[in-house]
Order: sequence, then C-alpha cells, then structure tokens
Amino acid sequence: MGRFITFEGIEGCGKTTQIRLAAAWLAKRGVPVLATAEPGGTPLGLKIRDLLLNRSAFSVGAEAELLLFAAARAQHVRQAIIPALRAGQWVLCDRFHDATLAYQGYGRGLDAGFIRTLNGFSALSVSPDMTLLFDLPVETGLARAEKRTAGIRPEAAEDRFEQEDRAFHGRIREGYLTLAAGAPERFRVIDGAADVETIHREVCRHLAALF
Ligand code: Z5A
Repeated sequence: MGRFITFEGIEGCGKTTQIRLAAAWLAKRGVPVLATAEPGGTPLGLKIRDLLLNRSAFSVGAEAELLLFAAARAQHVRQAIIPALRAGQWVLCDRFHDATLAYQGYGRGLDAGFIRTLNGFSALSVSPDMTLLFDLPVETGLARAEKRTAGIRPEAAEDRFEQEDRAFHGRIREGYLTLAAGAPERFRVIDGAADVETIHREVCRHLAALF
C-alpha cells in the first residue's frame, strides 16, 4: 500500500504550491506519486467542482453543497485514491474530509456529527496517514488569493468561497486548528506565512518520516 497525505488550510495558504514541490521531491527519490485535489480528481468530480465553485445563475444551499462535496469525494476515493494506494503510490491530496468539517461545519454551521458520519461514508473508510495543515492569518491568505486573481476578468475572478466575508474564513481557520488539536497523531501544523522554500523543507521533513 502507498501513503495517503492530505494538504489543508484556508484560502491562499499555499497548499497547491507545496503539493507541486512535494510531488517533485518524492518523484526524484523514486517514489510513485499521484497529486490530486478535491473537489475533482475524476470526470464526475470535475463536473461537481464546476457546479460548486464557479459563480452561477442558480444558488446552492449549504445542505446541497455538503452533499455535492461528499458525492465528489466518494467517486474520487473509489476511482482514483484506492487504486493508486493499492498500486503503491503516494497520494498527495489537496483537501479531503477535514475541509468538509472546516467549511461546511465550522464555516456554514452544519451539524458536525452528521458531517463526520457522511465523511466516513464518502471516504469509504479511507483515512489519511498524515495531514499537513498550513496555518496563516486570514488576511495573508486572502491577500495572496486576491493577488493571484488580479488581472483576471472580474466576473470570473472570485469563486463562491472567495466571496465570503472575513468572519467566515476566520471560523474556518479556527476550525482547522481545533481539528488539528483533536488529532495530533495525524496532523502536522506548519507556519504557512513563511517563505515557499522554508515551508517546502518542513514538508519534506514530515514526508521523510513516512519512509
Ligand atoms: N471546499 C469545501 O467547502 N468543502 C470541501 O469538502 C472541500 C472543499 C473539499 C476549493 O477551492 C474550495 O472548495 C475551497 C474550499 C471548498 N474554497 N475555498 N476557500 P480551490 O481548490 O479552487 O482553492 P483552494 O483549495 O482554496 O486553494 P487556493 O485558493 O487555490 O490556494 P492554495 O492552494 O492554498 O494556495 P496556492 O495556490 O499554492 O497559493 C496561492 C497564491 O499564493 C499563489 O499565487 C502562490 O504563488 C502564492 N504563494 C504560495 N505560497 C506562498 C508563500 N509561502 N509565500 C508567498 N506567496 C505564496
């Protein structure tokens, strides 16, 4: 079996950058890697991603949003993650079930007990070996996200989550830190405000511990 490592944090925390670097670092050491993301990773997941993230003419309520993230995950686990782990690959996943607790639980205020049950169902009992949480102030993350989207035509620039207010993102940061404090054997909290190279070194240190 391979290893399953999830990358989590608020908007603009640098997960995607670090997954790219970590995948290259592992590949250089001969480790077979699948870098993937939620929602996404399968044709169905990508369709759901489009429905959930792009600003559209119709609204999506919190309950429907939760179920769509769960549907995307169930397909992702069955079609991509389990086969990769069975083939001995290390799966680096940009967000997984902790994101659902953080965003739909702490962020939207949906029932955490129900989300945990749904998470277990949609993850087909697959659980990460390690979760790297990139923690940083909300202002820093949002400023990075804004900088990245600057120059893109305004109607396409911000997704539904980027449009939420600062308090929403603050609840998510606190939620992630609470989840990390509750499962210290799985979470590694990394200072996401540091520079890219410093963070990468820390990520590699944690990955090396899994060899
Ligand atoms: N969501 C949910 O609600 N429930 C769920 O169950 C799941 C997801 C699975 C997915 O959006 C959204 O779905 C997400 C939660 C929700 N929305 N939010 N918020 P996404 O996949 O499009 O985006 P994201 O996951 O939020 O990530 P992101 O905004 O793309 O950012 P990131 O991956 O954390 O960071 P990045 O792309 O690596 O970096 C952002 C920018 O900062 C970029 O210009 C980098 O060059 C720069 N950067 C990166 N690192 C640094 C450092 N260290 N210093 C300075 N600048 C940096």
